[in-house]
Amino acid sequence: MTTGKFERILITGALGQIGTELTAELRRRYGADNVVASDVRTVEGHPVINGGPWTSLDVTDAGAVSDLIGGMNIDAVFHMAAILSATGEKDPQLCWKVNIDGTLNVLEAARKHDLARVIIPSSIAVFGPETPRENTPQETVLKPRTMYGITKVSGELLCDYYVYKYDLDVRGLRYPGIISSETPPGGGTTDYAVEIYYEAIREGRYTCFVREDTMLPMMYMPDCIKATLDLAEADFDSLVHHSDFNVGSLSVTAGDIAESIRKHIPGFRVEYRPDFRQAIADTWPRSVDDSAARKEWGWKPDWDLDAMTADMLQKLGEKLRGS
Ligand code: NAD
Ligand code: AKB
Repeated sequence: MTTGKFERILITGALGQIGTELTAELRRRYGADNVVASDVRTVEGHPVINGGPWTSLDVTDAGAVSDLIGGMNIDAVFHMAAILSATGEKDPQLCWKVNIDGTLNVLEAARKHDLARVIIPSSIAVFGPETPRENTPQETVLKPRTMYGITKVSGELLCDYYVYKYDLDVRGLRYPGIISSETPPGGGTTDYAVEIYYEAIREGRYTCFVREDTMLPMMYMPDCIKATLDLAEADFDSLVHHSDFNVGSLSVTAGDIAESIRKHIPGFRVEYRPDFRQAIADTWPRSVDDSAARKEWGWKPDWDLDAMTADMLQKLGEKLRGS
């Protein structure tokens, strides 16, 4: 196992919120022809589909995953295909199937074809109500109450199993809620932190599905891409942990985000009408201790709330005015 430069990369779930921007950055770094993007769905004219090799792939199909990885001489996989927390609570069986079977299929194919590296994200959803919510430790109680969280804890354990039993180089981070302007989020509890920016620009008001004082760890997409690639390219020998790094950046309430937006759009109004996602948010950390990530691979975020808000409003403004 060595420090990573990869020859041919596969991304699953490449049309998702993170996959879209990760594919673009990987193609920039490694060359478009060396980065194969895939997803179970297609979107006509999508830049991921038009910008390099593309294939349709359902990660629950073990044979298809193995054939693609073997047939295209893939040596690294970024496995982004998943069902997120809110969608997962509406269809827990689908969440289990995609997140568990999909992860196992990717790990098995990686073992069989002797891949150099596999990156599989986890989430702050691994934590539950018994976990300390302030500065949540790296090593702590993992008893989530959502199906999504259960699949993420199981996924971390599966990844570590493949590291120890098969000597496969598998890595992952517990992403906080990711905020971005390029691709809308795909059915999570933290989606309000993105929707609020869209609605501030479109309508000047937003109905938020969590309380004003709901504080969760969040991260701006450029920091998410940086964290993912810094971990992916880190020297294996410096890692004590593998698939479960806490990564912190912003710890903000819904009200803090609204206040930050009001510095640019003074009349912006928010109404708070919590729905079933409030109960999920209430079991997740308010902030995380990411000292292991800082020590083992040098993690350090670049973006604070106000800098992110200014950038989000500018990028989204251009995009929404353009459309
Ligand atoms: P997303 O929902 O935006 O995208 C997931 C993609 O997976 C979608 O494009 C979807 O079509 C695809 N997909 C679903 N079922 C599939 C299947 N059977 N086969 C192949 N593709 C399938 O998710 P995201 O936000 O980009 O998340 C990427 C990873 O990061 C996931 O593992 C997620 O759990 C994790 N994560 C995301 C966040 C966040 O805030 N975005 C936070 C924590 C963890
Ligand atoms: C979700 O809300 O489900 C995701 C996550 C934090 O894993 N954004």
